[in-house]
Amino acid sequence: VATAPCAPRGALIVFEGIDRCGKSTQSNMLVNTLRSRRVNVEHWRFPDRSTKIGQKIDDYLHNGVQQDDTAVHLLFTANRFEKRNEMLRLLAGGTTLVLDRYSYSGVAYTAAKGVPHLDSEYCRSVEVGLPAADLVVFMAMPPEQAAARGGFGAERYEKLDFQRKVAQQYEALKDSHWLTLDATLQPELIHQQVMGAALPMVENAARGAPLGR
Ligand code: T5A
Ligand code: NA
Repeated sequence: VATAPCAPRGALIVFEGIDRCGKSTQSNMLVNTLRSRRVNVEHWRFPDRSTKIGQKIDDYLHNGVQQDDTAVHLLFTANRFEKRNEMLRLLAGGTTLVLDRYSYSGVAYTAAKGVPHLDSEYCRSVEVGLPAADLVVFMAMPPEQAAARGGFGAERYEKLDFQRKVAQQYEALKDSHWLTLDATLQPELIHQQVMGAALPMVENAARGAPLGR
């Protein structure tokens, strides 16, 4: 069934993957290239550590502060909802948003903990109401290789066993909006593939393709 076109808008493009897979590197490259082509674009990351909720998340990720798993999960989700209106406003105004992590991280990381009531279905349910990504760039990488990259191990979830479970959870989340890339390739090669998928999304959104939920 064809959906009637809406007003022109920005695209919502999300980078996902296990820790250290290269999301920041690739999302920066995408934003720079889109800007050089005069696309109106903003670069965000989740968690957004600049808010009060984000500071609580940051304390937790740095290992110091113990928190109940459900409470932490809901902080990550609340951190997205506190940015929801601004996201919708920017998208509606024609700004493309490139996000370094989003709801998909929320589901994959919490479900990987194996806490019985925090399964993937529950985790998805609390994300309802947030806009869905036009494109999820999933940067696939063996956890062993990610762990060998500089800086791995600094934060709470950066443990090899846990990262393997996160990778399994991501597999179960993939749908037709996902582009899976080999994150072990050279950055420039990955970037070309990202551009090949991102540009059509920016064009579709500018033509008024409806934003998903
Ligand atoms: N989390 C997050 C939740 O549990 N629930 C949620 O709802 C959300 C949103 C923080 C943590 O929070 C969890 C997930 C995380 O554990 P974060 O701040 O995004 O999330 O932390 P990381 O994902 O760990 O981010 P990093 O900055 O560590 O990794 P990136 O951004 O994936 O990787 P990047 O680009 O910084 O690169 C890492 C290293 O690899 C090199 C880089 O130079 C760098 O040294 N590199 C490459 N090397 C070789 N080839 C390439 N192609 C390379 N690309 C990058
Ligand atoms: Na990052």
